Amino acid sequence: MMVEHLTDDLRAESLAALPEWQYEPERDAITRRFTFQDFVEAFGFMTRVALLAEKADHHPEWSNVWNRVDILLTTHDAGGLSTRDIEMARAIDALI
Ligand code: H2B
Repeated sequence: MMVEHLTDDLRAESLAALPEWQYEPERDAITRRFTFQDFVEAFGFMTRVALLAEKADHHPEWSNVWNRVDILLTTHDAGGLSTRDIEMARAIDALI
């Protein structure tokens, strides 16, 4: 499936609107670390993100260590950031 790469202007604007997310140039991706009280909270969050991801057919690269969840968003079909990542980041932020 072809997905449009973000233009430079839209990318700058979108990243500015997501201050909690870091831009990772090597992957053309955005990342954010989430820290919770404990593993149950972290895994509950992951479950909610998983449901969002399935619904959007857009899936995070992520890892979990106890109360920590690291998420990287990029669009494999576009070889880098697309509007799907921006929408997913906003939706994830809205969960917490
Ligand atoms: N997730 C992400 N992050 N990038 C994609 O390009 C992607 C995806 N593509 N989830 C979807 C699934 C695609 O493979 C399926 C076939 O629609």
